[in-house]
Amino acid sequence: MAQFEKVSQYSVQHPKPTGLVLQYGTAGFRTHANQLDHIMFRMGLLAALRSKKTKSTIGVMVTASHNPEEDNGVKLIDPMGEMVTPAWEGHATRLANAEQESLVMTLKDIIEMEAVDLSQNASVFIGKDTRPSSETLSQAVLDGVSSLDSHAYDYGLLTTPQLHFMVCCKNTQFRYGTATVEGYYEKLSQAFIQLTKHAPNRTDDQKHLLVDGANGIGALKMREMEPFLQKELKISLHNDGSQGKLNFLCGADYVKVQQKPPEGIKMNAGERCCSFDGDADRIVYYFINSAGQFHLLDGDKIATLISTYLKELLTQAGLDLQVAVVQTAYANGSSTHYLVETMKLTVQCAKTGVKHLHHAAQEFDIGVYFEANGHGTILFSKAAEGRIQQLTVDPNINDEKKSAAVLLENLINLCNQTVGDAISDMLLIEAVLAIRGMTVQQWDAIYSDLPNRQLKVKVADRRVIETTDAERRAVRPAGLQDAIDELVKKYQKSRAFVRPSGTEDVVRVYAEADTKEAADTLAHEVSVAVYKFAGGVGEEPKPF
Ligand code: G16
Repeated sequence: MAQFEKVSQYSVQHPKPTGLVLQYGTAGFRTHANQLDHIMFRMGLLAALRSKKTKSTIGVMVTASHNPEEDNGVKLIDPMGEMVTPAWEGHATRLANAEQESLVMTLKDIIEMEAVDLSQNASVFIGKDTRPSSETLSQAVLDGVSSLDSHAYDYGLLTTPQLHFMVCCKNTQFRYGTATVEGYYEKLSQAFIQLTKHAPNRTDDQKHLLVDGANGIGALKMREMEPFLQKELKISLHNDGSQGKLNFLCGADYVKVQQKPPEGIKMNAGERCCSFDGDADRIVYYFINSAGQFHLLDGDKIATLISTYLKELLTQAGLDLQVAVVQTAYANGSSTHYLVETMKLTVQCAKTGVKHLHHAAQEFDIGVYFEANGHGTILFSKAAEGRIQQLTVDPNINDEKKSAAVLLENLINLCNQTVGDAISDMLLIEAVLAIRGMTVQQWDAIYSDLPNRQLKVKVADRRVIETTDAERRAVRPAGLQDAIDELVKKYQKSRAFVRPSGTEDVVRVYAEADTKEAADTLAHEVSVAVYKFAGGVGEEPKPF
């Protein structure tokens, strides 16, 4: 068939290194950029098939998000703007690992298994982050799409959430918004401006926010968006990519894991600051107090601020909608305790990876999901949106109820419901703080985090670790979990777990306890256990 001849011809220009095996990880394929050309070509092929199968536009984002600049990766976006469905992750892995000579056969297998009608039109939206390698890698995606005679629309530099948004807009015939970057800016900024009208007379200081753009795409897009915000937010942009390296000593992952401010940003005591990650789908906030101490407000604090406010508005509006919060094993014990015991909210624990949290959050009227690393958003069920919308036009309700319903409606418009989005989350947080007249210190004081520490351990093959119970316990290798249990018993209010990363070639270790010293020591001891039981390589981990 002529079509497959074209695939064969094009694929020669994107050869797979013999023997190289890569897995679709937490958020797609991710590794050093020089190993990814064939993967990109093949993900172009797969996106075209997925588009033909779903009769919808599919997204392909070239990014390695929080990883170092030398890495790259690819995220596939399904029709409603969500991460690609797990069955197709399996197809992606098979296609990625097929040796050159069996590529067409594997492609045909997938076509048959999924009953894809090749004569169907296909359309694929492509975006990329600012990594130097993203240019040629996105060209490889285009080649893959074209070799199946499908339409590729290359949008160039975008944040990951912008591409998710545009895919959703396209497939909902623009009901979700206009499928352009300007459409994204307009929708979000209009909602933000409407919300801030409920917080009149803010001073310039209150409108001021320091943003660390991680030297990435988020900084560029924030600059583009600023005029749309009509001075309702005054941003000082740092690490905007004009000098530093992507994610190096800056960005949301650095700030969260190191628990310190990024380089390249000068903070005064009490000033509100936030950091994006490399593709602007995560955000964390922070400030330093008058004694120079650093305070981090991570995804758990964001979920708490937002879910608390939503609950308050629902009560005001007289709506009996259920708000639930979805977290992962990394959620600080204090946050879960506060949400369950004080706020009386339903809290669920999902596996790491927004795809898992997104799925869990869809089960509720309103699902607030955030990973502690600042990746998350809020999902409103269609029924919940309908009831809120109905109240805004109900002539028989009082002003208080109507005002709460209007605020809820604007919050819905401000959320990027397709995926976690640093820009959308930032505007949401800024709006909530402004309306409630809350300082960042007051937000931080809602509850106190238990001291915690995250570490990474290098092992020969991280797949030897298998976990269960939303990654809170290791079932393999034998003996590891028992060792962790013994270590945890030595400390107060303590908890620890280990899991293989799905984005980096490491095992991640998390520990929390009643004091900083205890959390640090426990994390180190658990790292040593991983090193011993799971085949550590290099030097044994040193005390923190
Ligand atoms: C991705 C995922 C996140 C996940 C993070 C780390 O984030 O989208 O859900 O928390 O990787 O995953 P892991 O611990 O498996 O390496 P990003 O921002 O890097 O795309």
